[in-house]
Amino acid sequence: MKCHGCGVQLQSTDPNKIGYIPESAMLERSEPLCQRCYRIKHYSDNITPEVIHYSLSDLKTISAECDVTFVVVDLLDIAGTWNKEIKEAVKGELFIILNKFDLIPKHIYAQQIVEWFANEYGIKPKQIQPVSSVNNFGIKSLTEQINQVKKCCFTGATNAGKSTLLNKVISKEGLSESTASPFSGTTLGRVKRTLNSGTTIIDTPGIEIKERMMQFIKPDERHLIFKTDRLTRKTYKPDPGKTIFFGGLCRIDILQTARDGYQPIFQIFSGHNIVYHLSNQKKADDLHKRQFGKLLKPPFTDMSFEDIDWQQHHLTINEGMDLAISGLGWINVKRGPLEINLIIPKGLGFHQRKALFIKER
Ligand SMILES: Nc1nc2c(ncn2[C@@H]2O[C@H](COP(=O)(O)OP(=O)(O)OP(=O)(O)O)[C@@H](O)[C@H]2O)c(=O)[nH]1
Ligand SMILES: [Mg+2]
Repeated sequence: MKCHGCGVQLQSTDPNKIGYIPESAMLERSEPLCQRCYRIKHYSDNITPEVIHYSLSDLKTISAECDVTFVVVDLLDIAGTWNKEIKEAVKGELFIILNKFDLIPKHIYAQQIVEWFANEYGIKPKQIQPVSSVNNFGIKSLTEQINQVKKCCFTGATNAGKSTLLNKVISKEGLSESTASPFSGTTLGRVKRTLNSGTTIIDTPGIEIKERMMQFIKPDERHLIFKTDRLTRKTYKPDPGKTIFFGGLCRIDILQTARDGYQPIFQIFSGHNIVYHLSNQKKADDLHKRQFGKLLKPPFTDMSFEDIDWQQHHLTINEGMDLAISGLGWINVKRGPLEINLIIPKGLGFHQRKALFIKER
C-alpha cells in the first residue's frame, strides 16, 4: 500500500526509514499517511528523508502514459526548474505551468511572461499558462483544461509547487490532499487522484536539477533559498573595482565602465532570504572568507569556504539581458555592457537570456 500524501511505499517495520506507519494506523485508515506526511501536515515538521527524486527517464515513462504532461516551472527560478533536457524527455503533449505568478511584480502582464517564455524556449504560447496557488490566478482555466483530459501528470523540478497546485485543482472535489511543504523532496512517489469528470491526475516526485544552487548547500537549509513571500529587487550602479556578493555562493567583480564612461546599471532579483552586499574588490577576498555563511547567506549555516571548488567566469552581459543563476535568482542589466568576473562553485548553472521584465506598463 502507498502513502496517500507522498506516494511512498508504506512499511511498519523500521520507524527510521521512509514510508513508516504504525501497523495500527495502517489498518485503521482507508487513506493512510506515512509518519513523515502526518508530521508535515499536522506540525509543519521536516523529517529530511532519504530523498527520492524523479529522473529524466521517470519523466519519459510517466509522460508516455499520460495524455498531457504538465511541467511546473517556478517563475522565480526558471533557470533552475526548466531546461531542454526536461523538454526533450516529455513524450506526448507538453504543457508548461509558470507557477508562483503572485511573486511577479504587479506591472508585469501574464501575457508578457507567456510571450517571453515562448520566444526564449521555443514553446507555443497556447502551451503556457501562468498560475498562482496563493492568489488563485489562472487556476480556474487550468482546472477546466485538466477536466477535459483523461489522464495527466504534474511534473517538474523539486519545490516548483506541483503538490500545492494539485491540491488547488482538486480543492472542490472533496479529495484528500497531496503533501506539500517548503522542503524540497516532499513527494516521494506517484500520488493519484480521480476527479468527478473522470480525469486521472498524478502528482510526482521532483526532478533533481544537478546544477541548481540547492545542490551546493546542506539539505536541511535548502528550503530557505526558495521560501519567500516576495521577490526582492535591488539596483546597483557600481564603479569598476567594486564587488557585489549575491549571497555567499555568488560573487560578482565589476571590471569595466560601460559605454561613454557611464557606470553600468543592473538589478538583482531573488527570494528574500538571499543577502546582497556591496564591497571593494581589494577587501572582497578577506570578507568572503570571514563572512561566508554569516553576513553572506546562503549558505545559511556553517560551511567550509575552503571545501568549495570555486570557479571564475569572465562574462560580458549586454543591456536588456539577464544573467540567471540556477536556483538563486537573476541579474538584469539596464545599462551596459556589464563586464564581470562571476565567481561561483564549479558546476553551478548560469546562462544569459533576454530580460524577463523588459517592458513595463
Ligand atoms: N508564492 C508561492 N508559493 C508557492 C506557490 N505554489 C507553491 N508554493 C510554495 O512552494 C513550496 C513547495 O511547494 P510544493 O507544492 O510542496 O512543491 P513540489 O513541487 O510538490 O515539491 P516536491 O514534492 O519536493 O518536488 C511550498 O513552500 C509552497 O507553499 C505559489 O503559487 N506561490
Ligand atoms: Mg510535491
